[in-house]
Amino acid sequence: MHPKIISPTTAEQLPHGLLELLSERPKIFVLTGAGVSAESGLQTFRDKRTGLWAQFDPRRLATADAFVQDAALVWGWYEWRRQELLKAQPNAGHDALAALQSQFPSFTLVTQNVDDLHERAGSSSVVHLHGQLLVSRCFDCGRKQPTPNPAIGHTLTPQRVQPPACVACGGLLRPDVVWFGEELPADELESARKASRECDLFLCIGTSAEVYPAAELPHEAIDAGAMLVVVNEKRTPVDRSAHHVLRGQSGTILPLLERAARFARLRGDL
Ligand code: BJW
Ligand code: ZN
Repeated sequence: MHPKIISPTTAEQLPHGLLELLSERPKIFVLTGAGVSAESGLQTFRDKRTGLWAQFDPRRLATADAFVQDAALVWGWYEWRRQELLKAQPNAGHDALAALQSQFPSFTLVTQNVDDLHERAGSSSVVHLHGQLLVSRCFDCGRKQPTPNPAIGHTLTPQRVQPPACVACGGLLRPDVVWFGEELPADELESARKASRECDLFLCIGTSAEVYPAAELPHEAIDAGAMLVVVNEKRTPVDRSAHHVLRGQSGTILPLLERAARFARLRGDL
Protein backbone atom coordinates (compact mmCIF):
# COMPACT_ATOMS: atom_id res chain seq x y z
CA MET A 1 0.00 0.00 0.00
CA HIS A 2 1.19 3.57 -0.67
CA PRO A 3 -0.46 5.68 2.00
CA LYS A 4 -0.90 9.37 1.50
CA ILE A 5 1.32 11.17 3.96
CA ILE A 6 -0.03 14.50 5.18
CA SER A 7 0.84 17.03 7.86
CA PRO A 8 -2.55 18.48 8.78
CA THR A 9 -2.83 21.79 10.58
CA THR A 10 -6.64 21.92 10.72
CA ALA A 11 -9.30 19.26 11.34
CA GLU A 12 -10.70 19.86 7.85
CA GLN A 13 -7.42 18.71 6.29
CA LEU A 14 -7.74 15.20 7.73
CA PRO A 15 -8.35 12.47 5.12
CA HIS A 16 -11.94 12.19 3.94
CA GLY A 17 -12.03 8.40 4.40
CA LEU A 18 -10.96 8.77 8.02
CA LEU A 19 -13.62 11.42 8.71
CA GLU A 20 -16.25 9.20 7.15
CA LEU A 21 -15.25 6.23 9.29
CA LEU A 22 -15.32 8.41 12.42
CA SER A 23 -18.93 9.32 11.67
CA GLU A 24 -19.87 5.62 11.78
CA ARG A 25 -19.03 5.02 15.47
CA PRO A 26 -16.07 2.74 14.73
CA LYS A 27 -14.49 0.46 17.31
CA ILE A 28 -11.25 2.29 17.99
CA PHE A 29 -7.93 0.80 19.07
CA VAL A 30 -5.09 3.11 20.05
CA LEU A 31 -1.48 1.97 20.47
CA THR A 32 0.81 4.58 21.96
CA GLY A 33 4.56 4.76 22.43
CA ALA A 34 7.14 7.08 23.95
CA GLY A 35 6.55 9.79 21.31
CA VAL A 36 3.21 10.63 22.94
CA SER A 37 5.03 11.59 26.14
CA ALA A 38 7.92 13.39 24.43
CA GLU A 39 6.12 16.74 24.51
CA SER A 40 5.75 16.25 28.27
CA GLY A 41 9.54 16.29 28.49
CA LEU A 42 10.11 12.52 28.81
CA GLN A 43 12.87 11.11 26.61
CA THR A 44 11.99 8.57 23.95
CA PHE A 45 14.19 5.49 23.54
CA ARG A 46 15.46 5.40 19.99
CA ASP A 47 15.94 8.99 18.90
CA LYS A 48 19.54 9.03 17.64
CA ARG A 49 20.38 12.22 19.51
CA THR A 50 18.05 12.54 22.48
CA GLY A 51 16.79 8.98 23.05
CA LEU A 52 17.57 7.06 26.25
CA TRP A 53 19.37 4.35 24.28
CA ALA A 54 21.64 6.99 22.71
CA GLN A 55 22.85 7.85 26.21
CA PHE A 56 22.49 4.57 28.11
CA ASP A 57 23.19 0.95 27.16
CA PRO A 58 19.94 -1.08 27.37
CA ARG A 59 21.92 -4.31 27.96
CA ARG A 60 23.31 -2.84 31.21
CA LEU A 61 19.97 -1.41 32.38
CA ALA A 62 16.91 -3.08 30.86
CA THR A 63 17.54 -6.81 31.19
CA ALA A 64 17.24 -9.26 34.08
CA ASP A 65 20.95 -10.10 33.64
CA ALA A 66 21.83 -6.46 34.18
CA PHE A 67 19.89 -6.47 37.46
CA VAL A 68 21.70 -9.60 38.65
CA GLN A 69 25.05 -8.03 37.69
CA ASP A 70 24.49 -4.64 39.30
CA ALA A 71 21.11 -4.07 40.96
CA ALA A 72 22.11 -0.64 42.37
CA LEU A 73 23.01 0.66 38.91
CA VAL A 74 19.67 -0.48 37.49
CA TRP A 75 17.54 0.66 40.44
CA GLY A 76 19.27 4.09 40.49
CA TRP A 77 18.56 4.58 36.80
CA TYR A 78 14.87 3.82 37.34
CA GLU A 79 14.80 6.14 40.39
CA TRP A 80 16.00 8.91 38.09
CA ARG A 81 13.35 7.97 35.48
CA ARG A 82 10.65 8.03 38.19
CA GLN A 83 11.75 11.49 39.28
CA GLU A 84 11.61 12.73 35.69
CA LEU A 85 8.08 11.29 35.46
CA LEU A 86 6.93 12.94 38.69
CA LYS A 87 8.01 16.32 37.26
CA ALA A 88 6.14 15.75 33.98
CA GLN A 89 2.52 16.64 33.12
CA PRO A 90 0.21 15.16 30.47
CA ASN A 91 0.26 17.11 27.19
CA ALA A 92 -2.39 17.99 24.61
CA GLY A 93 -2.00 14.55 22.96
CA HIS A 94 -2.84 12.70 26.18
CA ASP A 95 -5.77 15.07 26.78
CA ALA A 96 -7.14 14.52 23.27
CA LEU A 97 -7.03 10.72 23.67
CA ALA A 98 -8.94 10.97 26.96
CA ALA A 99 -11.56 13.17 25.24
CA LEU A 100 -11.75 10.78 22.27
CA GLN A 101 -12.39 7.87 24.63
CA SER A 102 -15.41 9.64 26.08
CA GLN A 103 -16.93 9.94 22.57
CA PHE A 104 -16.74 6.31 21.50
CA PRO A 105 -18.45 3.38 23.23
CA SER A 106 -15.80 0.96 22.00
CA PHE A 107 -12.35 2.38 22.64
CA THR A 108 -9.25 0.46 23.71
CA LEU A 109 -6.11 2.32 24.75
CA VAL A 110 -3.01 0.15 24.80
CA THR A 111 0.28 1.76 25.70
CA GLN A 112 3.87 0.61 25.65
CA ASN A 113 4.65 3.51 27.95
CA VAL A 114 5.63 2.84 31.53
CA ASP A 115 4.53 6.32 32.63
CA ASP A 116 1.09 7.22 34.05
CA LEU A 117 0.39 10.26 31.88
CA HIS A 118 -2.61 8.71 30.08
CA GLU A 119 -4.25 8.03 33.44
CA ARG A 120 -3.40 11.51 34.73
CA ALA A 121 -5.04 12.99 31.59
CA GLY A 122 -8.24 11.09 32.42
CA SER A 123 -8.02 7.97 30.25
CA SER A 124 -9.47 4.88 31.87
CA SER A 125 -8.80 1.13 31.56
CA VAL A 126 -5.38 1.79 30.04
CA VAL A 127 -3.64 -1.45 29.08
CA HIS A 128 0.08 -1.26 29.94
CA LEU A 129 1.93 -3.77 27.78
CA HIS A 130 5.37 -3.00 29.23
CA GLY A 131 4.40 -2.45 32.87
CA GLN A 132 4.62 0.70 34.96
CA LEU A 133 7.48 2.68 36.48
CA LEU A 134 5.64 3.48 39.68
CA VAL A 135 4.97 -0.17 40.52
CA SER A 136 7.66 -2.55 41.77
CA ARG A 137 7.83 -6.27 42.25
CA CYS A 138 10.13 -8.60 44.09
CA PHE A 139 12.89 -10.06 41.93
CA ASP A 140 12.69 -13.28 44.00
CA CYS A 141 9.06 -13.96 44.97
CA GLY A 142 7.38 -11.77 42.33
CA ARG A 143 5.05 -9.98 44.77
CA LYS A 144 3.92 -6.58 43.44
CA GLN A 145 4.19 -3.59 45.75
CA PRO A 146 4.17 0.20 45.50
CA THR A 147 7.58 1.71 44.91
CA PRO A 148 8.86 3.33 48.10
CA ASN A 149 9.47 7.07 47.78
CA PRO A 150 12.57 7.90 45.73
CA ALA A 151 15.66 7.76 47.91
CA ILE A 152 17.51 10.60 46.22
CA GLY A 153 16.56 14.22 45.61
CA HIS A 154 16.02 15.70 42.16
CA THR A 155 19.19 14.82 40.32
CA LEU A 156 20.10 15.65 36.76
CA THR A 157 21.80 12.30 36.24
CA PRO A 158 21.18 8.78 37.53
CA GLN A 159 23.08 7.64 40.61
CA ARG A 160 23.58 4.18 42.05
CA VAL A 161 20.90 3.34 44.62
CA GLN A 162 20.51 0.05 46.45
CA PRO A 163 17.00 -1.39 45.76
CA PRO A 164 14.66 -1.62 48.76
CA ALA A 165 13.72 -5.00 50.26
CA CYS A 166 10.51 -6.91 49.50
CA VAL A 167 7.90 -6.63 52.29
CA ALA A 168 7.19 -10.37 52.05
CA CYS A 169 10.54 -12.16 51.65
CA GLY A 170 13.28 -9.56 51.99
CA GLY A 171 14.41 -10.06 48.37
CA LEU A 172 15.36 -7.14 46.14
CA LEU A 173 12.66 -5.00 44.52
CA ARG A 174 12.81 -4.40 40.78
CA PRO A 175 10.64 -2.08 38.67
CA ASP A 176 7.50 -3.81 37.38
CA VAL A 177 8.43 -3.17 33.76
CA VAL A 178 9.11 -5.59 30.92
CA TRP A 179 12.78 -5.87 30.12
CA PHE A 180 14.24 -7.28 26.90
CA GLY A 181 13.88 -11.04 26.72
CA GLU A 182 11.00 -11.06 29.22
CA GLU A 183 7.44 -12.03 28.46
CA LEU A 184 4.78 -9.36 28.35
CA PRO A 185 1.99 -9.67 30.96
CA ALA A 186 -0.22 -12.42 29.52
CA ASP A 187 -3.66 -10.90 30.25
CA GLU A 188 -2.70 -7.49 28.87
CA LEU A 189 -1.20 -8.98 25.71
CA GLU A 190 -4.18 -11.24 25.13
CA SER A 191 -6.71 -8.43 25.57
CA ALA A 192 -4.66 -6.19 23.26
CA ARG A 193 -4.50 -8.92 20.60
CA LYS A 194 -8.24 -9.56 20.82
CA ALA A 195 -9.18 -5.88 20.63
CA SER A 196 -6.79 -5.27 17.73
CA ARG A 197 -8.47 -8.04 15.73
CA GLU A 198 -11.92 -6.62 16.48
CA CYS A 199 -11.37 -2.91 15.85
CA ASP A 200 -12.46 -0.85 12.82
CA LEU A 201 -9.86 1.88 13.27
CA PHE A 202 -6.31 1.34 14.59
CA LEU A 203 -4.38 4.45 15.57
CA CYS A 204 -0.64 3.82 15.91
CA ILE A 205 0.77 6.85 17.68
CA GLY A 206 4.30 7.95 18.63
CA THR A 207 5.93 4.54 18.46
CA SER A 208 8.86 3.41 16.34
CA ALA A 209 7.00 0.07 16.05
CA GLU A 210 10.26 -1.83 16.30
CA VAL A 211 9.67 -3.73 19.53
CA TYR A 212 7.87 -7.05 19.46
CA PRO A 213 5.28 -8.34 20.13
CA ALA A 214 3.64 -4.86 20.38
CA ALA A 215 4.69 -4.10 16.80
CA GLU A 216 2.57 -7.01 15.55
CA LEU A 217 -0.68 -5.41 16.73
CA PRO A 218 -1.23 -3.00 13.80
CA HIS A 219 -0.68 -5.88 11.36
CA GLU A 220 -3.20 -8.07 13.18
CA ALA A 221 -5.73 -5.24 12.89
CA ILE A 222 -5.12 -4.71 9.17
CA ASP A 223 -5.33 -8.43 8.46
CA ALA A 224 -8.73 -8.40 10.16
CA GLY A 225 -9.91 -5.51 7.96
CA ALA A 226 -9.29 -2.39 10.07
CA MET A 227 -8.19 1.02 8.80
CA LEU A 228 -4.65 1.79 10.04
CA VAL A 229 -3.70 5.40 10.73
CA VAL A 230 -0.17 6.27 11.86
CA VAL A 231 0.59 9.46 13.77
CA ASN A 232 4.32 10.12 14.04
CA GLU A 233 6.93 12.84 13.54
CA LYS A 234 9.11 10.47 11.56
CA ARG A 235 8.87 7.44 9.28
CA THR A 236 8.22 4.03 10.83
CA PRO A 237 8.14 0.48 9.42
CA VAL A 238 4.33 0.34 9.65
CA ASP A 239 3.87 3.39 7.41
CA ARG A 240 3.86 1.26 4.30
CA SER A 241 0.96 -0.83 5.64
CA ALA A 242 -1.04 2.21 6.75
CA HIS A 243 -4.08 3.68 5.04
CA HIS A 244 -3.11 7.17 6.21
CA VAL A 245 0.04 8.61 7.74
CA LEU A 246 -0.34 11.83 9.71
CA ARG A 247 3.13 13.30 9.99
CA GLY A 248 3.71 15.62 12.96
CA GLN A 249 3.65 15.87 16.71
CA SER A 250 0.93 13.97 18.53
CA GLY A 251 0.27 17.02 20.72
CA THR A 252 -0.76 18.89 17.56
CA ILE A 253 -2.42 16.15 15.51
CA LEU A 254 -4.48 14.36 18.17
CA PRO A 255 -6.47 17.47 19.16
CA LEU A 256 -7.34 17.90 15.45
CA LEU A 257 -8.45 14.29 15.30
CA GLU A 258 -10.55 14.62 18.44
CA ARG A 259 -12.20 17.76 17.07
CA ALA A 260 -12.82 16.10 13.70
CA ALA A 261 -14.36 13.10 15.45
CA ARG A 262 -16.81 15.34 17.30
CA PHE A 263 -17.92 17.01 14.05
CA ALA A 264 -18.00 13.75 12.11
CA ARG A 265 -20.18 12.12 14.76
CA LEU A 266 -22.51 15.11 14.77
CA ARG A 267 -22.87 14.75 11.01
CA GLY A 268 -23.41 11.00 11.41
CA ASP A 269 -26.19 11.66 13.93
CA LEU A 270 -28.14 13.92 11.54
C1 BJW B 1 6.83 11.31 18.13
C2 BJW B 1 7.00 12.47 18.89
C3 BJW B 1 5.90 13.37 18.95
C4 BJW B 1 8.83 11.31 19.00
N1 BJW B 1 4.77 13.08 18.31
N2 BJW B 1 5.71 11.06 17.49
C5 BJW B 1 14.26 -9.67 16.43
C6 BJW B 1 13.03 -9.64 15.80
C7 BJW B 1 11.87 -9.60 16.56
C8 BJW B 1 11.92 -9.56 17.93
C9 BJW B 1 13.14 -9.59 18.55
C10 BJW B 1 14.29 -9.67 17.80
N3 BJW B 1 15.33 -9.65 18.68
C11 BJW B 1 14.87 -9.57 19.93
C12 BJW B 1 13.54 -9.54 19.88
C13 BJW B 1 12.65 -9.44 21.01
C14 BJW B 1 12.60 -8.05 21.62
C15 BJW B 1 12.50 -7.01 20.51
O1 BJW B 1 11.44 -6.69 20.02
N4 BJW B 1 13.61 -6.44 20.13
C16 BJW B 1 13.64 -5.48 19.03
C17 BJW B 1 14.18 -4.15 19.55
C18 BJW B 1 14.40 -6.06 17.88
N5 BJW B 1 11.40 -8.05 22.42
C19 BJW B 1 11.41 -8.49 23.68
O2 BJW B 1 12.41 -8.86 24.25
C20 BJW B 1 10.06 -8.51 24.36
N6 BJW B 1 9.87 -9.77 24.96
C21 BJW B 1 9.77 -10.91 24.24
O3 BJW B 1 9.82 -10.91 23.03
O4 BJW B 1 9.62 -12.02 24.99
C22 BJW B 1 9.65 -13.30 24.34
C23 BJW B 1 9.75 -14.38 25.39
C24 BJW B 1 9.06 -15.56 25.19
C25 BJW B 1 9.16 -16.57 26.14
C26 BJW B 1 9.95 -16.39 27.27
C27 BJW B 1 10.64 -15.21 27.45
C28 BJW B 1 10.54 -14.19 26.50
C29 BJW B 1 10.05 -7.48 25.50
C30 BJW B 1 10.22 -6.10 25.02
C31 BJW B 1 10.25 -5.14 26.21
C32 BJW B 1 10.57 -3.72 25.81
N7 BJW B 1 10.95 -2.98 26.96
C33 BJW B 1 11.20 -1.57 26.84
C34 BJW B 1 11.76 -1.04 28.18
C35 BJW B 1 10.66 -0.95 29.23
C36 BJW B 1 11.19 -0.53 30.56
C37 BJW B 1 11.78 0.85 30.56
O5 BJW B 1 11.11 1.82 30.19
O6 BJW B 1 12.94 0.95 30.93
O7 BJW B 1 10.01 -0.87 26.48
S1 BJW B 1 12.33 -1.15 25.52
C38 BJW B 1 11.49 0.33 25.03
O8 BJW B 1 10.97 0.14 23.70
C39 BJW B 1 10.28 0.44 25.97
C40 BJW B 1 9.21 0.89 25.00
O9 BJW B 1 7.92 0.64 25.52
C41 BJW B 1 9.54 0.13 23.75
C42 BJW B 1 8.97 0.74 22.49
O10 BJW B 1 9.54 1.97 22.23
P1 BJW B 1 8.66 3.17 21.63
O11 BJW B 1 7.62 3.55 22.59
O12 BJW B 1 8.23 2.83 20.26
O13 BJW B 1 9.72 4.37 21.64
P2 BJW B 1 10.82 4.72 20.52
O14 BJW B 1 11.80 5.65 21.14
O15 BJW B 1 11.35 3.53 19.87
O16 BJW B 1 9.99 5.52 19.40
C43 BJW B 1 9.41 6.79 19.66
C44 BJW B 1 8.66 7.21 18.41
O17 BJW B 1 7.97 8.42 18.69
C45 BJW B 1 9.57 7.51 17.20
O18 BJW B 1 9.01 6.87 16.05
C46 BJW B 1 9.51 9.03 17.05
O19 BJW B 1 9.58 9.47 15.71
C47 BJW B 1 8.14 9.33 17.61
N8 BJW B 1 7.97 10.67 18.20
N9 BJW B 1 8.24 12.53 19.40
C48 BJW B 1 4.69 11.98 17.56
N10 BJW B 1 5.97 14.56 19.68
ZN1 ZN C 1 9.70 -11.14 47.79
